Amino acid sequence: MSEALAENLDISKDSEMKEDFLQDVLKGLSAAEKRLSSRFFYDTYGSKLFEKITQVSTYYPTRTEIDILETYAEDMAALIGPGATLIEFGSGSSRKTPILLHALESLQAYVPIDIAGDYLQESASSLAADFKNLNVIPVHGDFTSPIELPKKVPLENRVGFFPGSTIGNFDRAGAEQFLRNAGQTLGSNALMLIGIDLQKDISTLLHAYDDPEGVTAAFNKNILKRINKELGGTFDLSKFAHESRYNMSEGRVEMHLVSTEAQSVKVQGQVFHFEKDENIHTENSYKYTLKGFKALAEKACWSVEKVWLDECQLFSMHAIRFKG
Ligand code: SAH
Ligand code: AVI
Repeated sequence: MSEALAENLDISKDSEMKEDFLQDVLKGLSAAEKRLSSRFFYDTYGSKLFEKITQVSTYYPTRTEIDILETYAEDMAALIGPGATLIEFGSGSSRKTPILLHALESLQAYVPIDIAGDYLQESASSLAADFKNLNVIPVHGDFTSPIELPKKVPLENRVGFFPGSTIGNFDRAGAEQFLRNAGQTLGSNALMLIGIDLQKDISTLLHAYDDPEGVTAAFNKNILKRINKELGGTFDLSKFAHESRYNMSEGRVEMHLVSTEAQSVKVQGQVFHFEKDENIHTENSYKYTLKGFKALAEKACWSVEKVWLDECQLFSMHAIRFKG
């Protein structure tokens, strides 16, 4: 990666993030109903596994959202107008971004934000090589708290891009807080394009989160692998089974890791006991109705300006504007 790109990545973030990981794990495994935060799926290996998930046949969101972007990119670019600075939350591979970049006129800068620092560097370098005249400013950060962007990011005409329905990984209060924080980062009257996965039949949803190739299972277990590698954990991955469940009252898919036998596991010297069939809740993926997302956006001071859908109405892209 070029020095210009690397200088935007704050290496001191790593120790702060490791401490956050440790505290989250100790607290989550001590709870009566054990849980871990899904943001810790994403080291480089987890990010690559996520990319593999996007290619399995049962995981419909990525290909459907790409289809919406390819069909309506000109329409979206017209709404955004020339001279924008595009700020992407949870950019990952930035695979969807070029579809928009090709349609946008006189872009000032592209700012991918992600928690997976090394993978962010790789993706930002690769995108910068493909768009030689584009000012790419990667920011390594955790968007569960407000993100302060480097001073070199233009203040005017900031436009948010939050594809993938990653907002669905927040519970409702977390999603509202994220939207408020994003509004502060982008500025008053800013526009954001946000991908939202929609409610649909339960079988389609459950298969999307439990693919026959077992990629989602490996992605889910990667959180235990990271605990072993980074926090000195002693999880035996073969003694936990991946499970996806649909929570009807919450309207969300849940991922769990179920202990296949009674066992004890250590993390940094602390012992955690698991009964047989006891589970760790690792992820929520909320599915919205158009009405439900509109209500959430409005609660967080955003208004819905436009919605684009695929033919089967599986997924949606919303253009929302910050009124705060
Ligand atoms: N935008 C891509 C990737 C989605 S996967 C797409 O639509 O395909 C979710 C991405 O969000 C991952 O790259 C992950 O590393 C990132 N992410 C998850 N939690 C995060 C957090 N709390 N802060 C910043 N990035 C996060
Ligand atoms: C990133 N996020 C929106 C994905 C989702 O669909 O909730 C993560 C994922 N989990 C399992 N498969 C994909």
